[in-house]
Amino acid sequence: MTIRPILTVPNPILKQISKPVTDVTDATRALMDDMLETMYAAPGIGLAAVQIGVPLNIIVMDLAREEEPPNPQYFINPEILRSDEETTPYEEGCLSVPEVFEEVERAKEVKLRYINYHGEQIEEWAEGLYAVCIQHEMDHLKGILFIDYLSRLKRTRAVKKVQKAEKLKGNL
Ligand code: K1U
Ligand code: ZN
Repeated sequence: MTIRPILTVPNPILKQISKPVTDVTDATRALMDDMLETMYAAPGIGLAAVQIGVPLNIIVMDLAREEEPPNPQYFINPEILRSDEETTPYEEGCLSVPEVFEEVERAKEVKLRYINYHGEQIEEWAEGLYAVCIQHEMDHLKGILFIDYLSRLKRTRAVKKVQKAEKLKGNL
């Protein structure tokens, strides 16, 4: 398993539309293993493949608390089948927009369909942080970042803050 670099704004790859996975192969599982290791190292609670430069419809997530055993989740070709009309705010972060946290309003519950690590199709409802995180990650698959929901002023400030930090780290 390999920790891969996470792309940050304004990298144009993050705006790409990810493509469906046609076959769940050993290569798909190896990519998901790398994604999980990258997410744990960051650290984060979710990661979309496009964030490591691979525009495929794949997400990994682990919402276990520190005192709980790890609970890795893998989502291949996820779809939202139903969305609660009720919305709820949550202060979100993103590994592609480090050190920026802003409130975003999203559906409180969503019904999902996806393929898991073993190639099985799953349908289930997500609520709470699970609902927030899966909607955030599925936005990545459409080239949408949580800062796209903010005012232009806040978005510009967020991108400039990340660029400045990357420059200081010598990454730009
Ligand atoms: O970049 C990403 O998409 C991952 C992102 C997921 C997310 C967080 C909060 C709301 C919606 C989506 C993160 O993981 S940001 C880091 C973070 O939330 C966190 C990091 C360490 C411990 C606990 C949380
Ligand atoms: Zn994100």
